[in-house]
This record gives sequence, structure tokens and C-alpha cells, in this order.
Amino acid sequence: MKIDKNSISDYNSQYKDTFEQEFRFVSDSLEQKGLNVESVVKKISDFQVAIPSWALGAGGTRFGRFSYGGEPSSLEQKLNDIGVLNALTKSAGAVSLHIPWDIPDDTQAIKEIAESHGIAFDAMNSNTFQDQPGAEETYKFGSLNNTSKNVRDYAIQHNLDVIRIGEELGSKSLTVWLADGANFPGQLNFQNALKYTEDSLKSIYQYLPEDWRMFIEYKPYEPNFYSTTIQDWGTSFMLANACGEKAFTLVDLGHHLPNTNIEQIVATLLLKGKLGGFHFNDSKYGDDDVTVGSIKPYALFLIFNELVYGMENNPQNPSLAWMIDASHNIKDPLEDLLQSIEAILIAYAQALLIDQKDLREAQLQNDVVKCQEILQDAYRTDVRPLVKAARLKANAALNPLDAYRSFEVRKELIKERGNKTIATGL
Ligand code: PSV
Ligand code: MN
Ligand code: MN
Repeated sequence: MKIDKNSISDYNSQYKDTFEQEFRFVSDSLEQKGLNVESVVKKISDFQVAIPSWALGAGGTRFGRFSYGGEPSSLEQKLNDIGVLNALTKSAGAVSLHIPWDIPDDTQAIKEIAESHGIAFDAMNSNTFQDQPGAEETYKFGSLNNTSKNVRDYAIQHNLDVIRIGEELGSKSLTVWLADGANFPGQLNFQNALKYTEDSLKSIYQYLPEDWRMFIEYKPYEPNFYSTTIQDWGTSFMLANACGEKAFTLVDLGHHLPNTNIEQIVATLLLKGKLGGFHFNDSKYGDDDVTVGSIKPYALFLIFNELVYGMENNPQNPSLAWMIDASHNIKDPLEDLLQSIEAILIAYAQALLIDQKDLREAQLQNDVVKCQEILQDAYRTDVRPLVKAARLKANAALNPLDAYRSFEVRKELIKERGNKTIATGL
């Protein structure tokens, strides 16, 4: 299944008049406020978010998994699915692979398929939270933090293998997320576990290619329910500092205890030049991995406010690796991803509308009411016409989800691949 440019422009032509009316209305009112709409549209259109290979199949819960039909069963098919997302949005121009779920059989062929869809290889993810068939060591009691040196070395070697595969594909970063921790008090010596983790990460870092970056993800609980060795941003930050200047913290929105002020964490890391990557999703309780913006869109907007500020004011922080880390067990996975992409672009666009100069002045005056008004004025603007303008500019579909349905993509995929497919992933 491939969506070509012509079908997209045919699709767009039926909505062009309505779009132009909507766009004129919003852009006139924003220009009157002194905003450069063209530059906002350009920024939206430049924004690219990586799609994780494991979100293309229907997600599972620990209670079960229900296939959606037409799920990709190979890396080639996963790239083709991302190709569909990218053709419809032109915002999904990268893939993030998980090894060993996505080991390419033929690297050259995979690179060519990715290139034909305009897809780059974003961060490579290692997996030391599952034992693979034929594994010589078990991660049952941890990987990089394990009390056994053999297990630690085995997990380190796996990360080095992931780097090698990534180098062949043209990736430039490694994301390390560890499930390591304890289910019960007393199970683990916290200090040794942290020391082992630091030493293991340093051993991996030592082999990181010159132009690569390493992202260290944190998570407070799950699958371990008493403690996680890299439990929070502070621990990740400390480990990234211990490794060196190519190591950074990765923020996954679902990896916080309820009500954590994530935007403040983002600001702190940007100030210190240590925010490396970002996993988007949404949550009500924990690492729910639900569609971006489906539960707390205002929180997402406040996070984007800090990201926009940081991108403008923190040259000490390198450009960020954006990725969606959401997958659901009852939605069509591609529709879910289209909704997530839309939510990300909307929050970004809203944050770009914030009048930073006025906000600084109001902050200096301690005019708390004005500060809130400035933020909420941006948040309450319907920016969807700006997002559509960005898409039109890039030859993407004005309404990707509607286009996906009208092209009957899922029906086609089921026809091609069958109904009883299960993609690799969690
Ligand atoms: C862990 O919960 C996580 O967020 C990490 O990013 C993993 O790599 C990903 O989910 C998929 O398992
Ligand atoms: Mn994640
Ligand atoms: Mn997660």
C-alpha cells in the first residue's frame, strides 16, 4: 500500500476552499496581534517526529492482545506503514527501531525502502528487559544493574550490537531504557545496583561513535513495582553527567508519578543542556501509553511552552530527538498514531503563538493574572488551520485521518497481509 502525491492533491482539492476561509480568519487575527504567521507555519512544517516500530501493531496489555488485522509482520512492512503516515502528514519522517525485534535481514534493502518513503533512522532502542530465545544469560533479576558480572557484560554487549546495527543503517543515537529494579523491599542493594548501572553505562558510552548520542530513559515503576534503578530524571541526569557530554536524559511523558510537573523538569534539563530525547504519549495513572493529547492537552501545551523557550534560548542543548511512544490495544494503530501526530503539532503550534516578550514583561511586573492570560490566549486559539497550512505546504493531506479512512488503508492492508497478523512489540 503506497499513497502517491496525486491522490493526495486530488483529496485536498475538495477541501481547499473551506481551508482557505478558515486559514484567512486565523491568520488575519494573529497578524493583527503582530505574529509572523508564515514563520509559525514553517516551524510546524519542519517538525518531524519518529514513529517507533513497535507502535504499528495493536498494543497489548498484560491481560491480552487483540489483533487489528493487516498488522506488519516484518521490518519492511513496518516501514511501509510509516510510509503511509509520512505521505499523509509529512511529519513522520523517521523510525525508531527496537533490537532484537527489528534486526534487518538485508540492511541495504531496508535502507532503500526507508529512503523511498523519506524515512530516516532515529534513535536505536536496546532491549535488555526480555530474554530472547537461545539467550545465554537471563535478565530476570536485572541487566546493567545485575549482581552477576556475566549478565552485565552480556547486556553491555547487546547494546554494542545495537550500536553496530544502527551505524549500518545511519542512525546517530542509542536509547537505553532499563526495566532493572526490584519487586520487593530487601531484594536489591540500592547502592550496588546504581553503581553497577553507572559502570555498565560508562562501558557502553566508551564505544559510542564520535557523532552519536546516548539517551538514558527513566521510569518510576513497572515492570518492577517496588523500585526502578533509574527511577527519575535526577538519576538519569546524574548518570548522563557521569558518562560524558554525548549522554543525555530522555523524558517519556508517561514515566512520572501522577501530577509531576513535567514542564519544570524539561526546563531544568534544557538549562543544563542535558535534554536529549522525548517520548510522547498521554496518561491518566501511569505509563498508560495512550494517544498523545487525549487526557491532558493543557499539560502538553505547557511542556511545549518550555520546549519552544528552550529551543530559542538554550544553544547549550542540542536539537531534540522526538518520538511517539504510544500504542493502544483497541484502536487501529495507524489511526492512533495520526491522532498523536496531530496532537503534537497542535500543542507545538499553540506554544509558538505565546507572546514571549509580553510574558517576560508580565513576569517582571509579577502580573500573575496577565501571565495566565497570555498562556491561555495561545492555548485557546484554534490552530488547526495553521497545522493544515503546514501540511498543504509539504504536499501532505489536509485532514490525514479522514484521508486515511477515505483511502481505505486498513482494508487494503488486510487484503495484502491477512486478518490474523500480530506485529512484534509489547
Ligand atoms: C518503557 O516503558 C518504554 O517507554 C521504553 O521507551 C521502551 O523502549 C518502550 O517503552 C517500548 O517498550
Ligand atoms: Mn519510552
Ligand atoms: Mn513507557
